[in-house]
Amino acid sequence: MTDKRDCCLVLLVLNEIDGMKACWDQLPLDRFREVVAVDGGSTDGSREFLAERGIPILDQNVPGRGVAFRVAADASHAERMVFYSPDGNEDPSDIERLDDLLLQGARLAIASRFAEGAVNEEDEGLFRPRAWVNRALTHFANYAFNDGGGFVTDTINGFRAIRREDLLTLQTTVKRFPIEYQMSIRCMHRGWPIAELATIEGQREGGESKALSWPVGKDHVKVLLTELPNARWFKGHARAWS
Ligand SMILES: Nc1nc2c(ncn2[C@@H]2O[C@H](COP(=O)(O)OP(=O)(O)OP(=O)(O)O)[C@@H](O)[C@H]2O)c(=O)[nH]1
Ligand SMILES: [Mg+2]
Repeated sequence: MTDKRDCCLVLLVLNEIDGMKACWDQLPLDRFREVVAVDGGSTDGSREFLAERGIPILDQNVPGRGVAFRVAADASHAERMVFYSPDGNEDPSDIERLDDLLLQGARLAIASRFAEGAVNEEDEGLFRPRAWVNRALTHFANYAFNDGGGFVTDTINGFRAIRREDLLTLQTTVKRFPIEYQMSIRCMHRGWPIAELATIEGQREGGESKALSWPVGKDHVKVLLTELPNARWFKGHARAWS
């Protein structure tokens, strides 16, 4: 295949200069019709790094990954979008594979850290608090919203692809990290096919985590509770959104 993909590769960046330096040469930039970065206000040279390489930078007036997803969707002209965080966690060789899953009919494609054959960053430790919380939240989401689709093993990972129109249709509202959880829940509720690939999660390359466990965990629970009126048990009854 020589044609470029009708897809926008979105780089989500907030002070990720080390991660970008490490992964840059492995990104399949020339395979995508559009490549953009959404910057949450970097001050570590990330903006200069992107500008030197001719990558358009989209700014956000309000901080947060959820806002960044919507900024990208509003600005893109491509049919599909792959969201990539260049911080060392995500394997660049999965980028095109995620878009392939959309081309094969998925309405949401997720790089799963918990599917058979996958590795998540905590797998080497005995104590795995993040993985346990992730798995618990994923089980709740499947239990409450997945009405007959296959079990989704990772409702939270941000490394994912979706059609631009579909993302807009979901009318997401989350400003910060649980954007992916809300997307997954809303796709499940609609009965949209969700496909996953098993990914190998790497360790963060320098910089600092923006995902502080306790506040981010709390925000996920909040999303779960606010989406609950749309649980599958209430189908056919009142719904909060169509
Ligand atoms: N544009 C934008 N990007 C953000 C924002 N917050 C975080 N990011 C990016 O989103 C990605 C994921 O954030 P991380 O802090 O790595 O979260 P995490 O992967 O759960 O945590 P780690 O295990 O520390 O990597 C990184 O590439 C961040 O730079 C934001 O407000 N705006
Ligand atoms: Mg990360």
